[in-house]
Amino acid sequence: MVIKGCIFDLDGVIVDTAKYHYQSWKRLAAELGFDFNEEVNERLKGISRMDSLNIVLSEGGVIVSEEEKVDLCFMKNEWYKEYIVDLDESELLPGVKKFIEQLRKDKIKIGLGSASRNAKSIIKGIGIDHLFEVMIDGNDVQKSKPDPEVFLRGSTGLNLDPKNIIVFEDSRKGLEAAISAEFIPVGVGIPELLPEANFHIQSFENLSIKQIITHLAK
Ligand code: B16
Ligand code: MG
Repeated sequence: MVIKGCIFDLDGVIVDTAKYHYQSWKRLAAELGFDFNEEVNERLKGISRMDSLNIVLSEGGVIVSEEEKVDLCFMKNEWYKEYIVDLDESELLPGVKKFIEQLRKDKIKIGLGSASRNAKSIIKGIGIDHLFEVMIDGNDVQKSKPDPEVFLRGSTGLNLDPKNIIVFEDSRKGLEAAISAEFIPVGVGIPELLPEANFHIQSFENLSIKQIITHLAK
C-alpha cells in the first residue's frame, strides 16, 4: 500500500462544527413545532443541506412547497453562520493540524472533500487554507455523498489515483462514497456508528501516518 495523498472531510474531522449544524437543525425543527434528536442528526452527517432538510421535514411529518424548502434552508444556514462567524483555531479537533503538517513534511498531498458550502470560508477563517493543495466542497459538485464526486474531484486535483489516497470521514455516507470509488477509507469516530470502515481512529492526537499504514496493511 503506497499512500501519496490524504483527503479530509471537514465537519467532524477537521473542525467540531457538526454540533452547530445539529443546533441549527434543532432550532428549525422547534420553529416548525417538532422535536429533533441526535439519532436523526446522525443521518444528516455528510449530506447536502437540501437532502438534510428533506429528512428533517419527513421526521416531523411536515410537507412544504419547493419554494418554502429553499427559504427554510436559507434560514438554517443563517443560524449556522452565526455560530461559525468567529471560528478560530480553538475549533480545530485535537491533533489534526499537527497531523496534516507532518503529512506535508512527509510529501503527502493534502485535499479537502466536504459536502458543506461553507467549507472554504471555514478553512480560510481558521487560517489553515495554506495546508491544502485542493479544496472541493458543496459548491463544486453536482451530486452529494454517497456519490464519490467530491472525492474524485479531489483526487483529480491532487493528480493521484484513489487507491493511493486515504479519505478521513466521520459519516457513513462519506465512507460509502470513498469506498465506491476505491479510495482507502478511515472512519473518524466510533466503529459501531461507522460500520462501512474497517479501520477507525478516535482522534488525530499523537497519531502518525505510519501507525495508520501499519493497521491498514493488516
Ligand atoms: P452546509 P462535511 C457536511 O459537511 C455536514 O456533515 C452536513 O451535516 C451538512 O449538512 C453538509 O456539510 C452541508 O453543509 O449547509 O454548510 O452546506 O461533513 O461533508 O464536511
Ligand atoms: Mg463530516
